[in-house]
Amino acid sequence: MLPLDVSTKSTDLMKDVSKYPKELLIHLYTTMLRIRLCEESLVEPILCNKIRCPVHLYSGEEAVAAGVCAALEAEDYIFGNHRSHGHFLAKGGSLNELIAEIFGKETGCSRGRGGSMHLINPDRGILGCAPIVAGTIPLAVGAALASKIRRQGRVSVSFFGDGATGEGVLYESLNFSALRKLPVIFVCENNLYSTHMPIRKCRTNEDIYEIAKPFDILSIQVDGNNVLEVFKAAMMAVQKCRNNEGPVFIECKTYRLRGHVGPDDNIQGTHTDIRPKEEYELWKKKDPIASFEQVLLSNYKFNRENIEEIRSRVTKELETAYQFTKHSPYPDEREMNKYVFKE
Ligand SMILES: Cc1ncc(C[n+]2csc(CCOP(=O)(O)OP(=O)(O)O)c2C)c(N)n1
Ligand SMILES: [Mg+2]
Repeated sequence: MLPLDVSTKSTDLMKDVSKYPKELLIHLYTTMLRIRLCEESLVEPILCNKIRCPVHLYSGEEAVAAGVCAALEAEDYIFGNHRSHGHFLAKGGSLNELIAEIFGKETGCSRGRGGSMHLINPDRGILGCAPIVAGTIPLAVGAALASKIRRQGRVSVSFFGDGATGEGVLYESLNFSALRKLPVIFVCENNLYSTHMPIRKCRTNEDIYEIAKPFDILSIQVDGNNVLEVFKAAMMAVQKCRNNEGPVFIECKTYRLRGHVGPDDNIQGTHTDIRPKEEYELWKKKDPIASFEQVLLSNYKFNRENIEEIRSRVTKELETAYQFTKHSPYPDEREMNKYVFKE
């Protein structure tokens, strides 16, 4: 569950990317699978109304969170958005606390008061997620500024979707962080849609990474379904930030395999899932977990048993998380306002 051990993150990885340590490969695969199985386990309870908060599933986008967070140290910071179960788990957040939070239990990471879209665990460097589109981007910049002033060497990562490119605060954040050379990595998860708005209908240039160029920010576009490619880019970005050469912008092209909110947009009777079937099928073939499995089997001497072993370990973790949640109490209703800010 912990982010990768520091010792395996040698910068030598940057020089010869064909030599990924086995421990790293297992870590990446396990992290992606943990996210996927977690997300898919939520489908049935969502449909049965056992979960009362809106849930934005991350299935299909796992390589982004896994690849980026594997390049970070435990004390580095991340900030997420409305679709952040994957970010939370990849940065070392507890599966027990995530499931408990989604089910509104006192033992959840936000004491059951936040739900799926308000995940936090400062001890793991997860400084917050919020559903206001682009809302946490300036917070990530602020954390990077604090790290720089205090000379802590901590890197701050902002995860946001393609929809955030329509918000002015992103451009203010790019400008300020470039001006102050802040150790912040902007990770745009471009899944081609902002709710039901295709990117081609709201941008003249679909290559989002180019928005960072006028600010003199190093920016790259990667295949967000290829976990090794994401990891490689994140390692480069982290190194730049630690060398005082930040910020860096990474656009990860990816696709969600579930509805915008909930398992399938059409299930709610809204018929808002306007994505063409052929497009969906094409991306399904590029499933980041199935693809990485093939890479492990073909190029890295993994066998089916290794894969099954990991799957059964993660399945048990998930069963434990559901038991933990089941036996956890709901918050005491007398404490409803206990953590609410009052002047
Ligand atoms: C400022 C603001 N405007 C609108 C919304 C409603 N809203 C919630 S999610 C979303 C789309 C976000 O799309 P994107 O950033 O691409 O993330 P994705 O859902 O694709 O992961 C919108 C418009 C919001 N939460 N905040
Ligand atoms: Mg999007």
